[in-house]
Amino acid sequence: MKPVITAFERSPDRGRGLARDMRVRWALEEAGQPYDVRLVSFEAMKQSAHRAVQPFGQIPSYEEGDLVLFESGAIVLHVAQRSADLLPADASGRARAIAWMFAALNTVEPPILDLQNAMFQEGAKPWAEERMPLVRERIRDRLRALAEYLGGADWLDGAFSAGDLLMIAVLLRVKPSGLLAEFPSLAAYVARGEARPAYQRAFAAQLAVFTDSVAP
Ligand code: GTB
Repeated sequence: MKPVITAFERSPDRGRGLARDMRVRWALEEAGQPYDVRLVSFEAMKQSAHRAVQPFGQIPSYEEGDLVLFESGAIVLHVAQRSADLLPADASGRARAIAWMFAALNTVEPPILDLQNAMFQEGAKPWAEERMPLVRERIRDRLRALAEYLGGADWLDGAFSAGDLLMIAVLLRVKPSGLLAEFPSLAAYVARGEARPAYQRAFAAQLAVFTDSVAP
């Protein structure tokens, strides 16, 4: 059965692939799993019909027959569990790849989200300027450790996995801040992810939503 995911009808990032439907699209493309997209407006997202599939009134969600899922990480894990291209077959390798998925979402993404909040929600607060170096330094700490672990490898643990997919999706969010460029090996790691045909297809699909919505 073809799954249906939800995405912004009009993404605030103007199709730059930063919204979290992108990581789900990318996983589906890597898995060779065709999917449909239901676009939702900000207003519809907060209505009970959408909250029935995403309790927090957000995107993305995932529906496949009787299965309804939310949380991009859980959705990527679900897709990855059925794809040898996203999770290794051996139990230990699989567990390690899943650990990297959690590391991306629980260890690396939080300080990056904090920077987005500091810039967009708290930028006008009197303490904002003083806090910013602390926020940026916490991201550097994570990037430094990640770069050290990655070393000269292409991917985090052998072949490309859902762990790399989520890590790269998270790192892409820090690219505009200039912090990623301070770590050339991580910038190259992200570029390798972006160069994957599955990433390119997912990016083009989400960009088309935005370009179609602004076409005259
Ligand atoms: N933990 C959830 C998950 O991983 O699925 C978080 C989902 C989430 O934050 N969804 C956001 C959302 O629906 C979209 S992705 N926000 C609307 C709301 O909460 O009302 C976050 C996002 C939004 C915009 C940009 N951007 O413009 O660059 C980037 C990322």
